[in-house]
Amino acid sequence: MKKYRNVNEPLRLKDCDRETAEALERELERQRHGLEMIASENFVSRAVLEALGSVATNKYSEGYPGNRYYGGCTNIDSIERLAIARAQQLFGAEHVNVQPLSGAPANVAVYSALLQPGDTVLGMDLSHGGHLTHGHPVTWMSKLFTFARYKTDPTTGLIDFDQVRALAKQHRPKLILVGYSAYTREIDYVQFKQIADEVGALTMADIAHIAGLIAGGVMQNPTPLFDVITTTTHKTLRGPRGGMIMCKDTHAAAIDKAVFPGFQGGPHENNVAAKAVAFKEALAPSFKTYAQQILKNTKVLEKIFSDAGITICFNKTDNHMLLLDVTSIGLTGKHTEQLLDTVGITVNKNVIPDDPRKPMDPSGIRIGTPALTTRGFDERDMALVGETIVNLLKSPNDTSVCTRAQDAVRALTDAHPLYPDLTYTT
Ligand code: DSN
Repeated sequence: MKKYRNVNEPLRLKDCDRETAEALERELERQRHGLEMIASENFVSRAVLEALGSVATNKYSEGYPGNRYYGGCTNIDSIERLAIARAQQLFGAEHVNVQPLSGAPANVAVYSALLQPGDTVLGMDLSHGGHLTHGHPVTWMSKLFTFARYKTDPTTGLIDFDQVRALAKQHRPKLILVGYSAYTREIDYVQFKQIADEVGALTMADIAHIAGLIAGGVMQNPTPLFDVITTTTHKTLRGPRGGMIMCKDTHAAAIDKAVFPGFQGGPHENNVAAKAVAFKEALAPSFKTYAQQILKNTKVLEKIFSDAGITICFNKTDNHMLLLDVTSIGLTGKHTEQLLDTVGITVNKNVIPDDPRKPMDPSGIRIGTPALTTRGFDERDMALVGETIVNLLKSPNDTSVCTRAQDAVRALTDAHPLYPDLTYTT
């Protein structure tokens, strides 16, 4: 009698774990038939999915290419070198570490590489678009380092550089941090670098949200100017869920040591393989078209929402997302998120600058176009999406509007099939 299954048996997921297969199939259907408008989400290619599910998941490879703590890493070295070289080409980076498991670990690794406990970091206030890992009091990092926070100017919607300079002079930060999760405007990296030089601070840009827009050439690239860049690889960059650090050669040894052995053990090399694939896709000319289309699509939504009297935070958008103050039309962020969910439109509630409301029911929603753009939505499709959203938000209790919205979502998603030949259950 056999004691265990042979790995070579022709067993598929559907045959060995029906419950997981069915849950995955339901998630596939949700993604296929919904409008995914969470600004940080996207749909990877089948090639990226294939690399993620590859045999590279079986391999331990602590260390770095050519210098591992395990045998049998020759092929893994090739994969990791490919990912590194492609990222260097995409962003013009001197040094790249593709091992961070995601954005938060990447940021923590950078802090530990560049800072000593007690040092000060100057970053954006969370409600103005900053990120939890940029020093929010709920994080462990906030116990180790002191975080000072700058904000945007309520009139222009732009970063208040007078305040940034004044805070930099007051706090003498070791690190000035740029890069945001809900800020919708282009970033003036040159001004940040000037201020950093004036106070002797290092510069770090967390480009997680806009990495694909930078790679696609439609937003400015801070990599040549800044000391360190962190990013996730799964948002606009459209790779697997993961992180990456790029830096000047002078910081390379400290950054690599902080990632491994500082914080992580064995890298997830199936994920690194998928990053290599995604970076190859991002180097192709069609990726520029995708990045340009994201901006066009977001502009269509901006006009429709603005015409409908919804307040656009930061005045306008220069990237892939909009932050809307829905209290301007008598709603809250939580109610709006739930309302849109009922018709298959997925967004997230979000605080707005200096939000008087609580994070679990804030004043805003954040809405983005990368995932729909990947599905092939153009300006005409996006106009239908925008009108559907506005009609629903203007008549939240009208069941006929709700039914029309559901029909519109179905028609739009049917017109842009997602993973048509993928299945987990048949
Ligand atoms: N959770 C990501 C986002 O949605 O913006 C940031 O880490």
